[in-house]
Amino acid sequence: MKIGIVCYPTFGGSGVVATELGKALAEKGHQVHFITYSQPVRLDFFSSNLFYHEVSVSDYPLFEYQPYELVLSSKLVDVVKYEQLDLLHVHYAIPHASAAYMAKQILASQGINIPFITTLHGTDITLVGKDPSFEPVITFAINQSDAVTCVSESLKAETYVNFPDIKKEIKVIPNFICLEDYMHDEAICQKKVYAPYGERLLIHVSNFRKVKRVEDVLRVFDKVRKQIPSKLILVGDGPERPAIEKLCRELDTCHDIRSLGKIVNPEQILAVADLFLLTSETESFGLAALEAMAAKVPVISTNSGGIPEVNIHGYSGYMSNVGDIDDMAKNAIHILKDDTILSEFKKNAFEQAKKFDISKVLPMYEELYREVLNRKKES
Ligand code: GMT
Repeated sequence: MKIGIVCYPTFGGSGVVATELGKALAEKGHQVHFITYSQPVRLDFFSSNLFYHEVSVSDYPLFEYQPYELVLSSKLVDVVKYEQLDLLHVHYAIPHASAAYMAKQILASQGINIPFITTLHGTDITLVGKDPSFEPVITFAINQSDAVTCVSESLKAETYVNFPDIKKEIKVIPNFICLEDYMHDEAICQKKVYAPYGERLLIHVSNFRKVKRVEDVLRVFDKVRKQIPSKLILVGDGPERPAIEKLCRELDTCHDIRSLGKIVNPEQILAVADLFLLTSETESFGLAALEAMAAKVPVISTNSGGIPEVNIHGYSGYMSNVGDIDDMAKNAIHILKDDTILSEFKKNAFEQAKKFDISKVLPMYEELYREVLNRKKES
């Protein structure tokens, strides 16, 4: 198949999932065309089946806001026509689903039928999308999609609640990891660099947005380190970073915390971690937690959104109510205080991650693509 993928090319989970999906499809022999405004950060391997088409927005001074959606639609028309794509798969509804709809209509007027699949990732539905200024367009674009998927049962339920006029059937296809990427024989990163005296190593990876409640990560860590010698690694960057640095100083924890900024392949640092902290207000799935589990790192998380579909309470880690720092710290200490308990949780985390290996999830997308193409043939 010739597949066009539209996504945000950044470090966010939706871009990572879209890029890894495209890479895996290309490896299986499909031709995959990424159509984005810059090279996706994880698009790091060379394959004759992978193509990249840049969407460039002109900065004409009349426009206070650049019309990205229109140039994306035009680019989609161009790529579909000249690369003779079979279908488009757009990740994150805003504005990708409506841009795909527009491209589909333009192409229809030229006698070309291009189906498009929309994958909902979370904040496009739970935060940004339900804003009344987006709602009618999102509802329309989702209803007009040839197929719609989302990454968890929880997100599916939330979509129908937030968008009562969505009539389209939504299929849940969970996020995934490529377990092979986590099978390192030799550690690339040495644990003693960050935990020189055998301290426990806790880690948090996110885009440092408010929804992640990174301040809770710091407060949980502060409680843990008072009981167990430990260090904390922060990976990622975002708007909450200054507030986090300030809190770090207030709690006097800076000497036990190392911020590494944005990292393309977090599996290398995850490989030396003992515990992952995910304190989010909401997560449609929590890909970062799954990546940790694939690296044999148990997860202390909140129980919101789709996280319970990923992290199993008392098995791969523990879950607490949002903001319950005491409970999260208590659970973290329980896992970290004893080598035997820790290694049991590490083993379980890895077993749980195996359920989400790409080998299990890729066929679900391929089957959906075939279904959509068969419908196209019949129409
Ligand atoms: O977490 C973010 O803010 C980034 C966002 C994105 O669009 O990349 O992540 C969402 O999609 C991920 C991939 O499907 C999910 O694993 C995250 O849980 C989801 N984030 C939220 O729901 C807050």
